[in-house]
Amino acid sequence: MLQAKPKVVVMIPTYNERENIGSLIRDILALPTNYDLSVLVVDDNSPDGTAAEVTDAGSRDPRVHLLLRPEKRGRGLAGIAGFKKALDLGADYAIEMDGDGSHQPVFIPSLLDAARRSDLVLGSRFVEGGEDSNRPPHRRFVTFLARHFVRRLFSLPVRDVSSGFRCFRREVLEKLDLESLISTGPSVVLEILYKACRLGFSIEETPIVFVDRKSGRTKLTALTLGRTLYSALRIRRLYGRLQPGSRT
Ligand SMILES: Nc1nc2c(ncn2[C@@H]2O[C@H](COP(=O)(O)OP(=O)(O)OP(=O)(O)O)[C@@H](O)[C@H]2O)c(=O)[nH]1
Ligand SMILES: [Mg+2]
Repeated sequence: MLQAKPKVVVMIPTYNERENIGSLIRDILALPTNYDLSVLVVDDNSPDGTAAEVTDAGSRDPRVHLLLRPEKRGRGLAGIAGFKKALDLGADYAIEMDGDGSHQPVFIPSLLDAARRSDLVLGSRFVEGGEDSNRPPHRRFVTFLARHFVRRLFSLPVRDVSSGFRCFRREVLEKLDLESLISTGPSVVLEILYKACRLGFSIEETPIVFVDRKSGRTKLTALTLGRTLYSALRIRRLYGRLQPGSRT
């Protein structure tokens, strides 16, 4: 009997990504893989009509799902809702990525390859072969500061601590206790990584080339940055300092 292909749900939180999302969905679904691939867009009712673009793509391809939320509630809550939905959809693996073109689908096969041996795979700019290309110097500086601050504060055994392009085995999402996460904004990326580490899951980094957003505007304002920093401190206090490789 033919064995069913493992199910992969690619989860993309979006806010005002109408100009980027259509081509991104097309490129993901065109990937040659041995997986049963689908896309889940989690949109916070973007005023630019991102959801209509996704609905349109879904009318042509049943592998496209939309989770439409009534209002803008932040990257963190969107991601948490998206992971829950991915589990409901029966994902064996869930990949999260940004919807602005910075994360390129061409790296999805290598994330999935690595996920055969590791529980959580990070698409990393800072391992050999990875790149943080063509972004403005101030944006790279923010990443640099975040990276060094977070690595020091959390003693995390990975290089690209703020990567939001990554692949989870189902078991990781099930054990994270998504309901209990405290992040509403971008700090969710760090909180999940830290919690997965504390739970003792194996983590691997695989190189990606990160490019600047294709079009549209960033949602990472100075206010969001300040809040993210504050959340990082709260997360650190809540979970305690990581003993590398420890199980709780
Ligand atoms: N659903 C939802 N998605 C969001 C929200 N805020 C940001 N996003 C999405 O999260 C992803 C990352 O946000 P970005 O604005 O690209 O933030 P960034 O990647 O840190 O910054 P730049 O790439 O420099 O713009 C994108 O796909 C956004 O559309 C939100 O409140 N709700
Ligand atoms: Mg971005």
